[in-house]
Amino acid sequence: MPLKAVCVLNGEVKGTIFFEQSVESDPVKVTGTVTGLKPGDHGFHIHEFGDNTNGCMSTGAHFNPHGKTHGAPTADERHAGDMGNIVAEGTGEAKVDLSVKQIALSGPLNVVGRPLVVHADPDDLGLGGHELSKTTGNAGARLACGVIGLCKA
Ligand SMILES: [Cu+2]
Ligand SMILES: [Zn+2]
Repeated sequence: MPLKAVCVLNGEVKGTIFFEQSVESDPVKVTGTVTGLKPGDHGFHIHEFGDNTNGCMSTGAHFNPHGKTHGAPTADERHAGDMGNIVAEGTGEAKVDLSVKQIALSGPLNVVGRPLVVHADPDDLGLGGHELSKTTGNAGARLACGVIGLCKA
């Protein structure tokens, strides 16, 4: 039985992102749309805490159950929540269609209840040489966030 989840992003930009996984060992399919973005790359991460008491600021750091440093989604050394960048077209719309490893919708790497965050700036994937490159990818302000919740499969 596949598991499905959804996250509604609310903030300076809007979006709805769906998560789907058929078995726990498979990558999670992450699909959807974000609108209202400045054209270009925007950091896209799963953070630690599904806590919006102080908006997106209270969602903590990147989801990092293995104690690694920040990196590209394709790198070995990365936070589990590192999903790289989404790319907004001239219209301000970014289509998301990813296959993400190291996260799950059940079990120890479960991200249900954790937050998704879209950033103002590009994630440098740990390679930018900035003091924040190895922790956040220097992706700048948190434009919008939302908590990932299970939905009807
Ligand atoms: Cu982030
Ligand atoms: Zn990270």
